[in-house]
Amino acid sequence: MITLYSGPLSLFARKVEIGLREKALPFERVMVPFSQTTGYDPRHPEVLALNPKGQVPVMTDDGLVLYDSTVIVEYLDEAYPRIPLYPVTPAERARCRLDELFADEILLQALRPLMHRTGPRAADPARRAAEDADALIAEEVLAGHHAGLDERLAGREFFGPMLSAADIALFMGLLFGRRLGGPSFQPYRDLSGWFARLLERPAFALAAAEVAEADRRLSVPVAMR
Ligand SMILES: N[C@@H](CCC(=O)N[C@@H](CS)C(=O)NCC(=O)O)C(=O)O
Repeated sequence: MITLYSGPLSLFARKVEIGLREKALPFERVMVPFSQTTGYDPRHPEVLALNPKGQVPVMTDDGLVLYDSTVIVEYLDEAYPRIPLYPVTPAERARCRLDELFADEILLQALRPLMHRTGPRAADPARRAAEDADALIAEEVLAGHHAGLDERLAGREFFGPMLSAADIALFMGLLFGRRLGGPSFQPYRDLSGWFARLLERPAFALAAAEVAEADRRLSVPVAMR
């Protein structure tokens, strides 16, 4: 039996949820509490016990304990290969891992300066001004990433030869960019078409709907552009 410790607004845990659902693997989900003022504190005791980093996602599978979304999705693909999420050839697999890393590390870096928008504003005016300035720079960087990703797609259906972990990670990064009031990727036809196609898949649609529902419940509303 697979158990996943997830968070309502955890980009990384939602990555794993999409992976599990695309692979048609049943799982039990434990949603850890999250608030815009205290984050994940106090930590869920089982997450603290199972993950030395104290973060979600954590997944257990018949006694095996794993953390880190990339490690988890790779494990799922090896343990349950019927519906693969990584391509076959070494070059394609490496490219897929790089795209996943790009989403999780590089795209995320541009999302961080937008994250204050969903929480209560800082009381200090100087701090608020600095946050706004950093967010503007990050939006430029995000727009550049949109252009680069659009070029990479160049008419293709997915980033790799089939739906893969790369698409899942990039989808979550772009979804978070939108919910944080980042630049629209609508002008980029290949990228917006790819995003819309993924949204038609039940696993992706559910993640997006649950993130939107969690935002309505937990977050300060963000102006959309
Ligand atoms: N590299 C990790 C990152 C996990 C992560 O940053 N989790 C966030 C929620 S999305 C968390 O638990 N943050 C609390 C903390 O870092 O203390 C992964 O891919 O799973």
